[in-house]
Amino acid sequence: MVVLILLSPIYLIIFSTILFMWLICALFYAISLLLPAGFAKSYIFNVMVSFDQTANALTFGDPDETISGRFGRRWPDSWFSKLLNTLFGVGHVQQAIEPDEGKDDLIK
Ligand SMILES: [Ca+2]
Repeated sequence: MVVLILLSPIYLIIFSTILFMWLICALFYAISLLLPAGFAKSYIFNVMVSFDQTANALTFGDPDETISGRFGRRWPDSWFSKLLNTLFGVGHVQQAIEPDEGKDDLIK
């Protein structure tokens, strides 16, 4: 069933769109790190987290968890976790872990 979903053209279109949006949001988030705390910074962060969680749900993760939190919890030493830590700061994936999340992962 999972393979059929992954290979369906609609899923691939949706997933690539979300991945593209997530990458754009990650770029805006990196830019927002330069901004002082306030409305604009909070807005960018909230939108980025919502796309991040959508991307996590599309890859069969908990819909209330970010990709960073999922990698920090499940694969903290993976190359992607190291990439995220390089992009967002040392210990990013570990700090993104929410202890109460992950129970709704569809792939354990
Ligand atoms: Ca959460």
